[in-house]
Amino acid sequence: MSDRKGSVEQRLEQRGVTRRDFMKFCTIVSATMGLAPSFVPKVAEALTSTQRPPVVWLSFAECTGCTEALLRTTYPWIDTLLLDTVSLDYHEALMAPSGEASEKSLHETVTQNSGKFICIVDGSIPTADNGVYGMIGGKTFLGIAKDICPKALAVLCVGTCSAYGGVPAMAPNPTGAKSIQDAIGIKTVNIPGCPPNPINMVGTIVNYLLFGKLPEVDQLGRPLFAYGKLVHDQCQRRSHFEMGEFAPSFQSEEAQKGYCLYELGCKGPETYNNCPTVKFNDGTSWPVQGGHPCIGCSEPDFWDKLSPFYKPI
Ligand code: FSX
Repeated sequence: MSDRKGSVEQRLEQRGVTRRDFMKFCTIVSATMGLAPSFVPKVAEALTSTQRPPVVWLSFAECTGCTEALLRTTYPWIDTLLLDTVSLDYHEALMAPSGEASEKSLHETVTQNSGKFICIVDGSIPTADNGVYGMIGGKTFLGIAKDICPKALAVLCVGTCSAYGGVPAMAPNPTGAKSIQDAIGIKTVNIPGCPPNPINMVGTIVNYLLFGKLPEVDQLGRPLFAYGKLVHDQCQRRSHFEMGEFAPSFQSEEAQKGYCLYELGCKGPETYNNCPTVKFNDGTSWPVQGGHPCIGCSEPDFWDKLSPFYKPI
């Protein structure tokens, strides 16, 4: 475990984050996880605890949208929080070292913490022709994943690419791109979305920090707290009467504005995600609220099975 005592609060303060800002964030994480308000101080405690599992973040075939979604939220300090909270020891896009120094950091973390570190993965793995279509430092993504992932305490697949193959695996898939689970045959916790909501990743990590275990998942490996309901069943564009028990908090006049986008091809009735309740950018909005149909980006094979995106299901 890493020990950076006292550094989380201090570093956040240096970034201009007040205690009030931090507690607001903890309230959102707590609500996303479906925890009672009484858990908010415990979430805050977990996020500032000195006992933190090391994390390595591997990036394979992807667009870096998942990392961008994490860093470009209206919580510009979320990187500080995560770097300190989970001891992010290796992330190619965020870490200062590069080349051999970064490889050394990765292998030291994995060797010294075998069976104890969390491995976050974004991007799918090209498997055709022995994985030659994706390489870092002379090693294939396939070889790196086979070497690192089985040594982890848990593997969290962030984004639809690592969870189910995503865009790199769409037909005709010339590189033979596969999810981590399919490429190397291990069980993963999947946080899909293209990109996923960073709050769902934070909630999954907080679940581990708070309860010492990963959250309960569905048959596709998705945490139920985030992916347990259909987008359609939580959507504020549904009528007041249809919504009823599903989302009582959305029964305000404001929330009733706008028509259902089903005729425009919305895939909300086939997509499991919490976008309508958590929204993006500090709860500002989400695609359907902005007038665009859901494209089902958190579902397996969404590009092939749920397109054309503007054709009703
Ligand atoms: Fe995929 Fe993420 Fe979409 Fe992009 O890392 S889920 S293409 S937002 O970047 O993996």
